[in-house]
Amino acid sequence: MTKRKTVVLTHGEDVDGIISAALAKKFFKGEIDVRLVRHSNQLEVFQKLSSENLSDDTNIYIFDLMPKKNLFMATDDQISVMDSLCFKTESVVWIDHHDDFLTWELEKRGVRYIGGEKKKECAALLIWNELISTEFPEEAIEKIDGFLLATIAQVNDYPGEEKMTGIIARSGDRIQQAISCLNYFSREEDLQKLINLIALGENWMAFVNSVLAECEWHIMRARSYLARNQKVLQIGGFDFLLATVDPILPQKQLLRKMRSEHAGKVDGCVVFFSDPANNVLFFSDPVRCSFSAQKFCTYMGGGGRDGDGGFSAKFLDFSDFLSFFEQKMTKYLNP
Ligand SMILES: [Mn+2]
Repeated sequence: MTKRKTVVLTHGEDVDGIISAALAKKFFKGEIDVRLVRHSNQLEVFQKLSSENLSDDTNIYIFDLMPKKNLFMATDDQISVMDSLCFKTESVVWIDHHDDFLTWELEKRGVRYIGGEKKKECAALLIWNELISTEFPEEAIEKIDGFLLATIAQVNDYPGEEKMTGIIARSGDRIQQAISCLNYFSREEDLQKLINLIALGENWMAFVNSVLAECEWHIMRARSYLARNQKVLQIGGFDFLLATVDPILPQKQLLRKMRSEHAGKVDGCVVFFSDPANNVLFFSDPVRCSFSAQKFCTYMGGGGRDGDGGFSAKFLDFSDFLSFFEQKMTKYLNP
């Protein structure tokens, strides 16, 4: 008989996803197999798992991932990926805090869903509060450092929600920069190593620092590139700040920073993250609230929420991006 196994699918691009996996390794019993998911490959990772030979007592946990529609779509000759996964094993738990409009699709298939947007708790904190401290209360006391880890993830995901000293936020930022570097250079083994070190409670910040030291030149170059490649474009009475960014710089944090620096001065920030990300993130201005970036991104084939959005695109350089945006926006404003 094979040993009871746990497979964790987690968001491999940010602090919450990595810490969630580390908490699973720290507290769950038996062998833990961690699969890292990027924004771009959610369906592929799920498909691969559902095509494997899983014993019916395999536990599957999904952390910090927003369920995408295509997981539930059947084709002519195949049932949907979620159907095939739930057919193979009875124990699927999904813990997330993004949009929860597809949770009925999960519940219909017997998946246990924990979370939701309104709670404003990141995945790691949900794992701590609703799995670890209820199901393993003794271990939770013994390994109370797990709560600090969950708090680092929480402050990283909801910087405005916590009245925390800057140290927690800054340590999260440093972990995030290391995670972005490892993803940028496709260093999957080192991401797994980071998860293991955090789970073991070993000196993982030393590993984070060594990654940052190795990548320092690339980070500096990306920052100077950003400083040289930003411009305010005036189109149809709106001011848009456009920039091109090398995605070795953490995307969420960078946009938060740009938005707060330019708040009230423009109608939105539009950032193109170049290879290998190739996506555009567009945030509406929180002070002027004059332009819905979300609607424009939907028009561009992408999507968004709360007025902000994004879409996939690829450009040769900054001027290519500028002329593309100017043309599309002009057309959008004058249909
Ligand atoms: Mn998260």
